[in-house]
Amino acid sequence: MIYRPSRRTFLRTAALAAPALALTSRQSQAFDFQSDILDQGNWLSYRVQRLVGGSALAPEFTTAEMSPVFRTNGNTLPGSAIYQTYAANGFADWKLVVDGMVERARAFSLQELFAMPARSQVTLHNCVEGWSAIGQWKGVALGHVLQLVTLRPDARYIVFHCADDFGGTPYYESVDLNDAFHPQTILAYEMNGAPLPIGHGAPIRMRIERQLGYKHAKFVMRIEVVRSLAAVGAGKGGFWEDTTNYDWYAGI
Ligand SMILES: Nc1nc2c(c(=O)[nH]1)N[C@H]1C(S)=C(S)[C@@H](COP(=O)(O)O)O[C@H]1N2
Ligand SMILES: [Mo]
Repeated sequence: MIYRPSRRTFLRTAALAAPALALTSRQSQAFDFQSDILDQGNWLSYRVQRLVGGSALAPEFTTAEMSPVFRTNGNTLPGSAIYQTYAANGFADWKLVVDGMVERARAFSLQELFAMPARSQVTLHNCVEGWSAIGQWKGVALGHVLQLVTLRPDARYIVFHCADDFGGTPYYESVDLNDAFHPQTILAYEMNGAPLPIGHGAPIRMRIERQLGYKHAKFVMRIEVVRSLAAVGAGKGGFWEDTTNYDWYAGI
């Protein structure tokens, strides 16, 4: 039995909890930096999740519960020459750039990421287009990598820049620091016990288990730490957020 809180359940919870949102101005100020990019409904669900959900973990499953088929979605092969060159020799020359509002920008090879503490989790992936699947993911916590570069005090969001594009615009996504340092937020390099296939985002794809599928950026090339999302794409924090009406805070 899969427990899957629906968006409607979530919004109902949000409505019931609304009086609790009349917080002290000091508490609400802590959230103000988000209000420029979230519409009212998305803002409410974000605040309720942060208040009542805290750092709760997404449900995890046993390997016996894994879906026999885990389909791919969105782009399955970046078209850029540089990506194809990396892929051709097993990503041996690929490096993950981590820069922006950090004390020491770094670039990490796959071997360096493999050598870091790893986490494995069997979780339910929910795509907004109406399908879901349970898969196993292994990788290093994003929080671990961010600690290695040390965030500057005014860092607020983590942006993922990807190798693939839609009509020439590279895919990108972003999360706040709460999701970035969540224990189940990992840079995954293995899926279902095997190296991450290209279709699923090799060499590295995000798993951000409390968010909908489109937040889980595949083919991540660069992680940028920013103070504001205003200068990222059209300012709403992600490719689908900027080009369609997808919510930036896709909490489930
Ligand atoms: N770079 C990149 N990341 C992406 C996408 C994409 O097209 N490009 N699609 C998103 C969507 S909508 C979903 S549901 C998942 C699909 O992941 P999968 O192909 O491993 O099933 O990746 C997400 N991450
Ligand atoms: Mo999706």
